[in-house]
Amino acid sequence: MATTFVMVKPDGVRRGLVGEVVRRMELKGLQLKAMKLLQVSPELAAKHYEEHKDKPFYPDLISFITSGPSVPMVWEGREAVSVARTIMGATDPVKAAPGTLRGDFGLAITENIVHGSDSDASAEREIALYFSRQEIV
Ligand code: IDP
Ligand code: MG
Repeated sequence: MATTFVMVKPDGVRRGLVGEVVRRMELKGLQLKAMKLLQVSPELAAKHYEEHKDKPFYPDLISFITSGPSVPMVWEGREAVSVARTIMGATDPVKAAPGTLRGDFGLAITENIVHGSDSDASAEREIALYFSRQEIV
């Protein structure tokens, strides 16, 4: 069974959208395997977003993702990586379809509520960054 990494970003936590994110994943049929509330450190943020380190938006992304608590989660289910990204919607909330999290609740591109792994390899890497084996049921 596939697993993916999803994280409610600090804007989503501040706006009270944790329950909405969890609700939509659960109703789709994905199974929750791990979840916690944590403050992402600058070191963890740098590892998480390593692939974007040369992008112009990188400094804003790091300061945003470390700006308050986030809720990292592990979800399991058939094609979990792509299913979670479909629930999230396009990176830019302006382009995200209605019915998706970013389409329904977002407008800013950096503060776009939720992160989701983009491949099975990313999911494995990101799950290992945020969770120990014992934290995953
Ligand atoms: P994703 O979150 O949909 O996978 P990525 O391209 O991996 O999108 O970008 C990571 C995060 O960086 C995005 O979720 C968003 O918060 C931020 N970001 C991406 N592109 C831009 C941009 O062009 N301007 C500002 N922030 C961006
Ligand atoms: Mg990405």
